[in-house]
Amino acid sequence: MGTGDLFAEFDQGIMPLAEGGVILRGFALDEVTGLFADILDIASRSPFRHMTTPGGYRMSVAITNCGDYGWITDRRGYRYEAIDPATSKSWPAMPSSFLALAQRAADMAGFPDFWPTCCLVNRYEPGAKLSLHQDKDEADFAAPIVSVSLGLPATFLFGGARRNDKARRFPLNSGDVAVWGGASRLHFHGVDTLAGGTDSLTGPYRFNLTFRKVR
Ligand code: MD3
Ligand code: FE
Repeated sequence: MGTGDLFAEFDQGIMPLAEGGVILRGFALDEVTGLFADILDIASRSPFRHMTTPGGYRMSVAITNCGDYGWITDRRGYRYEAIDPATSKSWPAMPSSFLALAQRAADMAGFPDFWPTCCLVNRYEPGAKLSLHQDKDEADFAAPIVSVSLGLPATFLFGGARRNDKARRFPLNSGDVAVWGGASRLHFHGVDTLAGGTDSLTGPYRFNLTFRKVR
């Protein structure tokens, strides 16, 4: 057995990160093509856009949503809304493929009966980043957040319960799925500046789906 084999288990396996947080390496690899087609379909109805933070900054990450609620930000704050402010219509329905994948990942991580009511879709281009933050706009912190990475690789920053806790760095590759529940649900986290590159499926982008039980 060569070292390639010794490390192979880390390419596809469960990697515990913190209490209640796991990365499922390659969990969605068989599905990335279909997931990307679903993202394009969602974006044809609720386009990606760069939103403004309450502090007046333009987010370098472009976003859209599907499901009953969508996460938005503007000068008035961060919140979930049932209507897309760009179209004045409901967000596109959550594709059944999205829901099934999120539930399968949550089950695997010990969170049965996960019923997300929002899927936030983030789109990163080279140079885009997501600063350290907490996801705390949801009503129910007992439910986990499930995240799915597609396209270009990124470095995930995973901190602690306090903003100043030192963040650890983890690579996230296309097809990786992470589940965040329990103690890690309110930990600070972010994504380092995306490097350039071309992915065979998504071209110059990284996409991330986050499934949330909003209310
Ligand atoms: C850890 N997205 O949309 S996903 C976000 O890759 C967000 O686009 C990142 O953070 C991305 O809010 C990271 C991984 C993730 C998501 C939620 C978490 C990690 C988390 C909630 C608590 C702790
Ligand atoms: Fe987040």
